[in-house]
Amino acid sequence: MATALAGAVALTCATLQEARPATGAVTAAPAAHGVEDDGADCPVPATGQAPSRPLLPDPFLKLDGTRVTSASDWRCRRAEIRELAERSLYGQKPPKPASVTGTVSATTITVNVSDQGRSAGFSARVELPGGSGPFPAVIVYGGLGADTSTIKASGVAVISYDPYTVGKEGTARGSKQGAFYTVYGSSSPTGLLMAWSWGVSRIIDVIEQSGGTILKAGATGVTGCSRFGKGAFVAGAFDQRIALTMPVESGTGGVPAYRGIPQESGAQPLSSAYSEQPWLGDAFGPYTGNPATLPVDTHEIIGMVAPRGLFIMENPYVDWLGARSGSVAALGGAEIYKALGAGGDITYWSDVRDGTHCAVRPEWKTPLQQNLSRFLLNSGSGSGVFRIASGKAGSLAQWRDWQTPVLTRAGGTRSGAGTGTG
Ligand code: MCU
Repeated sequence: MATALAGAVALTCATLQEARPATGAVTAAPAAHGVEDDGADCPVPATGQAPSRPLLPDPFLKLDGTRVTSASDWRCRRAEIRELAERSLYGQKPPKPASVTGTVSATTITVNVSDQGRSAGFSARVELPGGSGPFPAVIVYGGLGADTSTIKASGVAVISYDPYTVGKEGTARGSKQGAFYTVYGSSSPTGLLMAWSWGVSRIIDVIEQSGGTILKAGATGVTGCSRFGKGAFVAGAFDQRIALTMPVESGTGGVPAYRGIPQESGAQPLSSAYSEQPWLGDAFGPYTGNPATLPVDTHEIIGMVAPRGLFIMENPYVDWLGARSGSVAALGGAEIYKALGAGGDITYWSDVRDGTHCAVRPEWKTPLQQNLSRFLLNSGSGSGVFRIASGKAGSLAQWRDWQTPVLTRAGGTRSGAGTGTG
């Protein structure tokens, strides 16, 4: 299976043609559209090596040892998860650069950044749907596996983003290349997934600054398949301006729980994902043999996306893609959505008929339309279903020893921990 997948990758991938608000950042995002990351004021203490924990860490347990009790507590707990994820998984996402400029036209977005005396730029192709704008948009990584005709037919623009212009594959960890590494240094320990997510954030900066005549600010989604599914997942977690995150068949380094992978037969080993390309940050190296000591796992990265729209698509036929560990992460992450009163805003779907990696699948068309409607077009109630292929259904009960709290909410109401997904 691994060999077949590697062949497919050579064919498809080779033909590809926030971080905290910075002090003194040029343009603040309009309040209505949210900010790239709203936890700048949350204190996150330095931590030592986390104790070994074979089960998924309790996402509601704060670093001070107390548990999250109110929905408003989640903001600073999310900031802790973000820091821990940067330190152990992906590497740091720098704050918005001192200068981000660019243009949006009906065919192209250009982005130019400069920070601390270094500059770089890249561009992305735009395809508008029929009708009159301004339009919401989905940023499609690498042109792989996304149902762009359904996206456009729904009245949503497609922005084709070539992540390799921002973080190139095929380099050694000490000599990384692409726009991100031009600005932050070729020996930056930040991995490609985070570099790519920084590029997405800069595209969103330019959309926000463009005046909203062609593309709407505050209505951006992101998707990608395989290595680009890993990338789309990280982008959605680390920029709260992204309204809809749709990782497809992301495999190890994407949605699947790191703790699950070594126990899932045929799934891409952590060491393989770490060494195949510098996708993960350099800091992940020591964890490849021992994910139980990771201070976070991917159910908490899902929690960083919550309560925003998330549609996870997985392939149960290719063992390499770790779909069982994907279901475990999704079920664990759905507990965070439930606690926040947004249980219907996460969709998980691996129950598909065709095993071709990154195929455009008929089963995903309706939930895609529903997610686009709810999160980018502001109509309809979304999908919110879990359709887990029976052959790759993990059991959350076997992976956790914590319970989902009932959180108090502003105004004194309580929510969460009900029945529903999972
Ligand atoms: C699932 O994503 C990767 C996988 O991690 C790699 O081992 C394989 O080589 O390529 C997949 C991919 O990106 O396919 C396009």
